[in-house]
Amino acid sequence: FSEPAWWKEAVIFQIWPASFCDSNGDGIGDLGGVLSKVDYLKEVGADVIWLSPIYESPDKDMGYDVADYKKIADRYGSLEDVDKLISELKKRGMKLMMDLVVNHTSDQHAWFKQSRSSKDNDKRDWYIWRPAKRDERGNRVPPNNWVSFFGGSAWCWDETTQEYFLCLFTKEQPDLNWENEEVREAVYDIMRFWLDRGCAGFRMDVINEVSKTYVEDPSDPKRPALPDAPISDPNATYQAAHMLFCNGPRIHEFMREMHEKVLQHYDTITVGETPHAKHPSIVLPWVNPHSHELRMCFTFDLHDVDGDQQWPLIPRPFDLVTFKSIVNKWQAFFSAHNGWHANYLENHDQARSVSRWLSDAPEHRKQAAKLVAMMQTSFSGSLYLYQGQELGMKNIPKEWPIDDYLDVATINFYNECKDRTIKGLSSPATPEQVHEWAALKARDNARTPVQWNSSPASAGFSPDGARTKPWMRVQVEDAQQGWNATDEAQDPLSVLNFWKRALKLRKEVGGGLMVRGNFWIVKPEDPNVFAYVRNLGHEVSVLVVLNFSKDEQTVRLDGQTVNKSQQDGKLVGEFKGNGPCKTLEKLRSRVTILL
Ligand code: TEU
Ligand code: CA
Repeated sequence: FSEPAWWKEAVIFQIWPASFCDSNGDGIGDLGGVLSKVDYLKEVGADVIWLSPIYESPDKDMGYDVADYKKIADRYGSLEDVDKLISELKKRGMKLMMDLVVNHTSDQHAWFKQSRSSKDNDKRDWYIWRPAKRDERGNRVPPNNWVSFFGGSAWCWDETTQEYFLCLFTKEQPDLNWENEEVREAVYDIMRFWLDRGCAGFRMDVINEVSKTYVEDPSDPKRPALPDAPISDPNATYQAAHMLFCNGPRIHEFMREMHEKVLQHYDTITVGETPHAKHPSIVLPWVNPHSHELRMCFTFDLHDVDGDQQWPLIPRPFDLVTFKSIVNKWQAFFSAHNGWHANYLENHDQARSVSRWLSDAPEHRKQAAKLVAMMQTSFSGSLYLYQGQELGMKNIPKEWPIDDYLDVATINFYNECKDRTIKGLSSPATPEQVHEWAALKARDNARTPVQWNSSPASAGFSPDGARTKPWMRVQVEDAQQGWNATDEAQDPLSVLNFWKRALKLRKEVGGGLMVRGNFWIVKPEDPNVFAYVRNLGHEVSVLVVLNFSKDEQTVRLDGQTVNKSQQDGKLVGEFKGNGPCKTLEKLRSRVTILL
C-alpha cells in the first residue's frame, strides 16, 4: 500500500464482451475482437482493461452466472486467448482485470449440482438451504419474505431434496454460503489461478452481499435463520431485505482474510461492487489502507439520484443540486480521510449518461457527451470508462419495440409491473409506461453493440458479410450519422478525440491534481451549472464549469463574467495560487481566465 499507487492514477476501461467486437461473425463479441482493439484502447488512454465475465456460463444473467471459473466460454474464446491478451496488454504497459462473481454461482456449476443432489452431499452446506414454512392455510411458503433483485421471492424450491435455496438474483444464481470455510478457500483458489496467470486484479461483483445477517433458530441449532425483512411495501408479498444481506456482520473479517491469504501476495487492483453503501463511513473500512481489504468500491449513491436501487427502472426526476451534493460528499470525504474510491458514471448496469442525465437530442448530444468527459476526468478517484462512453453512445431509440430489450431484469420488471402495483405507484403501470421507463433506465441501453464504423450491416460490430445477426440489435442508423469509432477518430472535434485529450490532461496537469486534489464546489445551489475548483498544494489549480441546461448560462466569479456560452464543459479558467486555498473568497482573487 505504499504511495504513489499506480491503480490510483489508472484509467480502467470496462469491456462488456458480448457487445464489444465480434471477430468471427457469430454475432457475439469475443476475445479475438478484444485483441483486435488493443491499440485502440491504448490510444484512448486506458491503462487497465476490465473484462465483464467471460467464463463458462448458461448466460441467464449474461455471464454473471458462472458455471466454471477456470474455463472460458467457447463463444468468447479460450484460456490461450486470455494469455495472449495479457501479453499484448503488457507489451503496451497495460494490465487486465477480471470480474470475480462469487456471491453466487450458476445453478449449472458442478458445486451446485452436487449440493442439490442430496441433503448429505459434501457440498450441501456450500449454498444456503432452508426448509419451507407454512402459512395460516398450511401452504408451503419460502423461509422468509425477501424479494429477489429480479422480482419474486429470493428463494427457490428444490423438488428433489424438498428444501429452498437462497438466490438473490435469478433462480439460476444460487447464493454461496460464505460461512463455510471451504467455500472461501475455493474462492481464494480461483483468485490465485487468475493472478498467477498474470491478471492484475478483480472487480468483485456484489461483494458486500457475501455476509448475511443470521439469527438463532431454536428448531434447527445447526442452521441459523435468515430473518424476515421489515415491511416496506404493504402491497407486496416479498420485501426489500438489503439491510439483512449487505455489509453483514462478518464482511470485514472475510475481506481481511481474502487479503491475508491472497491479495497481499500480489500487486493488485481491486474494486468491490457495494450496493447500499450510501454513507462514506460504510465505505471507509473497505478502502482505508490500514484495513487491508480492497483498493476501492463502486457505490451506487450517485446513481440513486434519479432512481432507487430496489426498482432501478422507475425514474425519478434528475436534480442537479442533489447530484452535486452527492459528488461533493464523496470527493470531499476521500480527500479528507485516507480513503480512495472508484470514479464511474457508466457501466453495463446503467443507462447511457448523455441520455439519462443530459440530452441526446441531435443539437445537444455532442456537447453533453463532452461535458460528461470533462466532468469525469476532473473528479478524484481511479477512473472507469465504459465501452462506447468514449464515443458518446446513447440509449436505445424510443421507437424500438420492447422485444428488442433482452435483459432478464427488464423483462421480469415489465411483466411484474403489468400484474401488480409497485411501491410508490398507485396502480399497476401500463406496458407503454414501462416501455418508456426502459428507454430511459434499462440496462439494455448500455448493452447495444459498440459502433465501430458506419457499415449498414452491423456498424462494424461483426465483420461485414457475417451470416449470423448480432445477438442484440445494433444502433446502425446512429452509427451512420457519424457516431462510430472510425468517423470519430478522423474528426478533431469528435467526442472520442475530446475524451483522449481530457484523459491526457488528467494525467499531465498539476502533478495529479485531477486525481487526488482538493475539490471545491462553486455555487452549490445553482440548478443549471456545476462549477468546481481543483487544487493541490502549490500546484496550479483549475476551475471547471459545466452547463447542464439547454440554455446559455452566465456564471459570475469575482464580479467578472467568466462563462459566456460554454455549453460543452470546456476548461474555462485557471487559478494560480501558492498554497492550498481555504475559501472561495480567496480563490476569487486568483482567477485567470483562459478564454
Ligand atoms: O449487479 C449488482 C446489483 O446491485 C444489481 O442489483 C444491479 O443494480 C442491477 O443492475 C439492478 O437491475 C451485479 C452485476 O453488475 C449485474 O450485472 C448482475 O446482474 C448482478 O450483480 C448479479 O450478478
Ligand atoms: Ca464472435
